[in-house]
Amino acid sequence: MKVPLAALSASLLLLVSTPVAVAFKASDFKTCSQSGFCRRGRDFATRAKDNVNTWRSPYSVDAQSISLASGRALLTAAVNSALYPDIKFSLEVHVHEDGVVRVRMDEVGGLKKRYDEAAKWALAVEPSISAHTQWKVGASSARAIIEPKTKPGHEVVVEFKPLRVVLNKNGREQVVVNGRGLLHMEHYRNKTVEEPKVESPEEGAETQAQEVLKVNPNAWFEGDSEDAYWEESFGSWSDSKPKGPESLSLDIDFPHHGHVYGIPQHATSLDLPTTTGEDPFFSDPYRFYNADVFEYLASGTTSLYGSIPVMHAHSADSTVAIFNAVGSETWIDVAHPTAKSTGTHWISESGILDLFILPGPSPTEIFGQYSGLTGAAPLPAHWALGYHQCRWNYVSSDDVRGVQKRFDEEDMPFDVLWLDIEYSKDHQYMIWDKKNFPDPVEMTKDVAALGRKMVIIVDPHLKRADDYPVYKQAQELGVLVKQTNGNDDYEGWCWPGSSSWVDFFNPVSWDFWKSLFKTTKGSSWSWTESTEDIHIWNDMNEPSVFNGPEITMPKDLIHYGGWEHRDIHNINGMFLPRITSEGLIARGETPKRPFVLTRSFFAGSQRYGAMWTGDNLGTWEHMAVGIKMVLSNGIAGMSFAGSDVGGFFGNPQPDMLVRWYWVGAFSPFFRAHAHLDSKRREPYLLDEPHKSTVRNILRLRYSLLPVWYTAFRETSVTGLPLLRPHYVMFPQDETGFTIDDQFFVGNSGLLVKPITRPGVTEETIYLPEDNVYYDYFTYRIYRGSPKGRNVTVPADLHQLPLLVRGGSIIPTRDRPRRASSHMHRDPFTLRIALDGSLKARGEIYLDDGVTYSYREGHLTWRGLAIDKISRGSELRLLNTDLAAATPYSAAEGTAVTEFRPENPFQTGIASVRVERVIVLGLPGKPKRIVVEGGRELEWEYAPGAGAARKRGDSDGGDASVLTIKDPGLAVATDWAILITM
Ligand code: NBV
Repeated sequence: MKVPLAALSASLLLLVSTPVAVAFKASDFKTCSQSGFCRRGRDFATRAKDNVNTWRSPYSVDAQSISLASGRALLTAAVNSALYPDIKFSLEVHVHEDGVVRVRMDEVGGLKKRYDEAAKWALAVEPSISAHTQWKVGASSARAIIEPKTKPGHEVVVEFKPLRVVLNKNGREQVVVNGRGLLHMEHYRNKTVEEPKVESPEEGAETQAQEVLKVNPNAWFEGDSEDAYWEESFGSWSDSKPKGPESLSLDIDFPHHGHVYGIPQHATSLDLPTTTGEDPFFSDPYRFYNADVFEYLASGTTSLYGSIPVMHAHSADSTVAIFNAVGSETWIDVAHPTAKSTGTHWISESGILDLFILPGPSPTEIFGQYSGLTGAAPLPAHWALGYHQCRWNYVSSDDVRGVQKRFDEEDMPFDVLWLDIEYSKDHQYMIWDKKNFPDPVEMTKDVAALGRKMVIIVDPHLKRADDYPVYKQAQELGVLVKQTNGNDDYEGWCWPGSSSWVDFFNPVSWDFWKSLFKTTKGSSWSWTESTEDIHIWNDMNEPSVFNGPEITMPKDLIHYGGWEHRDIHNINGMFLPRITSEGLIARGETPKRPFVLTRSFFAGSQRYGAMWTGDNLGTWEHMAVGIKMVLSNGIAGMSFAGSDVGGFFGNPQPDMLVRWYWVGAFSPFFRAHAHLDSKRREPYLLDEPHKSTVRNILRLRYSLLPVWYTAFRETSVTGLPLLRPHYVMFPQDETGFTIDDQFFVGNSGLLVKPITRPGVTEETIYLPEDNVYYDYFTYRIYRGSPKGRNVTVPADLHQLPLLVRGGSIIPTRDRPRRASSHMHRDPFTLRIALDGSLKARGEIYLDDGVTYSYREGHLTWRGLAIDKISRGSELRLLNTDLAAATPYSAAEGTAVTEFRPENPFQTGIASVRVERVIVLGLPGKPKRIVVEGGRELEWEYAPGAGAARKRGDSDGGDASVLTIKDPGLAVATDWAILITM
C-alpha cells in the first residue's frame, strides 16, 4: 500500500533516511469546497449567476471624494458599500508611464490592517506615474486616455455606481473589473457570540437570500450563513483564523478575448481550460497555494510549487494581461461565456486588491510591460545553459569523480554535477557528511579542473540542533518563523526531523543568510568547506513541512511584522533563492553571476534564478505537460525553466529517456534528475544505439549554445520568453492559439516539436505562415501557407522535428567539447536559411559568461544579415556591430548610455573566426564569392534535389546548399561577403 508522506508520523520520519514509496493523494490537499473562503466566493458567484438580472454590486465610488495627484494621473476616491454603510474603502487608480493601470483598493480604518506588500516583493522598481495622462472626472465616471502616443485609442474608465474599472480600446471593452459584481472585500469584524443554530430550511422553503431577493431585487448577499468565518479545520488540522473573514473576491472579464494563458504553475495546457464545464479534473478553480504536491497529476487545476498571478487574454485583435499582486491562497475560475470571450473570478483569502492591468496591445508589449514591473530574468552564467547531471544522490566524492570520468570516457558533454540532500550530515545543509564526502573542497576542485561546476542543495528547513551553526545563528538572531503566539519559534518536521525555518520577511535575516555563503572565515560561521565553483539548489521552499496542513506551514504562524503565514504564503518561497543568490554574488572578490534553482516561486522570482517543475513522473504524460508548463512559466516571466529529464519518479524505458533528452535539449534549463529509489540512468549507461543518440543530443545542445545565450540576452532586456508559443510569434493566427506542443526558440527562427509519445516515426508540425522552413538536419524544405499548414516530418527516435524558419541565420559552435567552458574560443558556423526573397537575419551575443563586466560594455553583439543588392544579381552577407549601433541596455535597468571604447572581452576574442557559412535555398549556383574589398573564397554548391518547389507543395524537396569554407573572418569585426549569382 502506498502511504502519503503527511501521514507518516514525525518519529517515523526521523528514522527513515529513504522515503517510503508514496503517491499523489488528492485528500492531502483542499478542494475549493473544503476551503471556507473559496466556498464562500464560489457560492457568491453562483448566486450572482442565478440572479443575473437583479444582482448589483454594492460598491460605489463617492464622486465627491475624488482627488487627483501626480499631475492628475493618480486618482484616489472613497468607496462605499451599500450593504455595510459604516465600512469604508479606498480606491487608487494609477496610470503608469507605459500605459499600465494599477488599481488598489483597501479597507480604511478597519479593525485590522490587510496585507499590502505583495507587490512590494514582486516589483523590481516602483513604476513611474505617467506624465501625459490626466483623469477627467464626470458625474458618473472618470476617464483617462492612456499614453495616446504609444497606445492609440486606449482609455481607462472608472464607473462610479456600481464601481467598475474598464480598459477600453477604440471604444471596445478589453478588461472589465467587477462587471459581474463579484467584487467583495470581506471587512474585518468582531466575532459575535454564536447564535443558536437555525434549523436548515425544509425542502422547498426559501433561503434567507431568496427571501431578501424577493423584497429587494437589487440586493446583494454575502451569504446565508457565517460559513467558516472563524476557526476552520481540514483533516486533523485546525486553523485558528484569529482575524476572521477577510477574503477578496473579484471578477475580471475579457469580453473580446477567447483565450487565456498563464497563471503558472498548473499541470495543464497553455490555453487554459475552463473550470466551469463538465471535465471532472477541471471542476475546481485553478488554485494558487504553493505546495509540495507529491507525484502530482499530469493534468488538473491543483496547486503546485509556485504561483505567478499573471494572466494573458488573447484574440486576433489584441493581447491584454493582468497581474493580480496577491500573496495569499487564491482560486481562479475560468469560463468562456462565448467562444470569443472569457470571464475569470479570483478568490483570495486575504490582502488588499492590487491589480495591474497591462494594455498590450501585442504580446511583445505585454512582456515589456510585465518586465517593466517585475524585472526580466537576468543573463545567467553561460555554463548554466549547458547540461546538468543530477540524481538523488551521488553518494560520495568517489561517486562524483566516477560519474565525471564516465562522461568523459564516453565523450558526452556536461557542465554541472549536482548533489542532493544526502551529502549533508543529518540533513544539516552546508555541513558535509564526512564519511562519504571526506574531501569536499578537493572533490569540487577536481570537477572544476575540467571546466565544470557543482550545484549543491540547501533546503530551508533547519535542523533544531544546537551544534548546527546555521540554525543556532538564526535562532540567536531571532529570525525564525514564530508560532501562533508570535514569540516562540515554530517547530515542524522535515528531512532532519525537528526543524525550524528562517523568516525571510525579517530583513535582519538577509545579511545573516548571505554571509553563510562566504568561502572564507569571518566573524560568524560561513561555508568555508565550499568554493566559488559551488552554486545552489533551493528545494522544499513552499515550504514543505511533513507534519503541517497540506504538507506546509499552518496558516496562523506569525512572520515579521505580525503578519500571518496565510497573508504571505505564496510569496514566502521566493525569498530563499533571492537571498541565496545575493549571497553567491557577494561571496567572492569579483561578483560572479550566481546560479540558484528554486522549486517555489512567485511573480518576480525570475530575477533570482531558474525553476523546475518539481517531482514529475517518468511517464509520457508528464513529459508532454512539462513542455506546456515551461511555456506557461515563460510567458509569466520565469523563462529559465525546465523539467526533470527522465522524470523524477520511476525508471523510464530507454526510448522514453531518449525522447526526454530531446525535450531537455530544447528547454532553457536542461537537467536530468532521478529519485533515490530509481535505477541509475546517466546517459552513458544506455545501450546502443540510444547512447549515441543521446550523445548527439547533448552535442546538439552545446553546438546551439550561441543561440540560447543570444536568446537569453534578449529575454534579459525585453522580458520576452525564451521559448515562444505560437500566439506570441503569430498573434493573429487563430490556429496557433491552442498550440502548445511546438514552439520557437527566442527569435532565432528555430521551430521545435519534441515527440512525447511512444512508437512515433513521423510527426506533423504546424507551419503558421507563407514561408519556407528547412529541416535543421537534412535541409529538406517544407512550405507553409498564408492560412497555416501541417506538414509531416521524420521523427524516429534519433530524429527531432526541428525546423529553421526561412529568413533566419543560426550561429553554432560545432566542435564537440567536454564542457561549455572549453568552447569560448571555438569558431562559428553560420547556417543561413533564406526566405522567399533571399533574405535572412540573425544575431550573436557573447561576453565572458561569468562576471557582470557585460554591464560595462565588455561584450560582443553582432548582427548578421543577408540581402540582395545590385538589383538581385548579388547577395551580401553583412556582419555588423549591434552593440555600437544600439547603446547596450543591460538587464535590471542598468543602462549603459555610452558604449565604451575599451572592450577587453572583444579584444580577447579577436582570433575567434567564422569557420563555415552554409547558405540554404539559393535559386542557383553562384558565379563568384568574395570578401567585400578582398579575397576570393572557396566554396561548393549542391543544387536542391527533388525540387518540386512550386507553391502549394508542402514538401519542397531538399534545399540547395552552398558551403563557404573557412572564410577566415573574425566574428567580432565588421565584414561583408558578396555572392555573385
Ligand atoms: O531532496 C530530495 C528531493 C529532490 O531530489 C527532488 O528534486 C525535490 O523535488 N526532494 C524533492 C525531496 C523529497 C522528494 C520525495
